[in-house]
Amino acid sequence: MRKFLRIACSFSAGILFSVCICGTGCSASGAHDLNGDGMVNIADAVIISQFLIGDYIYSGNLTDLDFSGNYVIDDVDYDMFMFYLSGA
Ligand SMILES: [Ca+2]
Repeated sequence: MRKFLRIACSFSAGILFSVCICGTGCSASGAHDLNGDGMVNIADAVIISQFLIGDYIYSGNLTDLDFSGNYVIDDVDYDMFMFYLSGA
């Protein structure tokens, strides 16, 4: 159930952020563009979310997912990424 809620939250939050903050998409910002499509948006957040629940093997540098810089990839990194997407 938690897995479903996380994915649902990612999509719903991402829709809000991508529409309200990014419009058609924010330009890429270094390591934050996790899927390499040139934009930082909900698609990148979904990668973190899926990685955390074990449904995604990230092929890039794992430090890209460590937003807190503590060498642990966890919910804090996901939250920090969502905060970054919000533009707050
Ligand atoms: Ca991207």
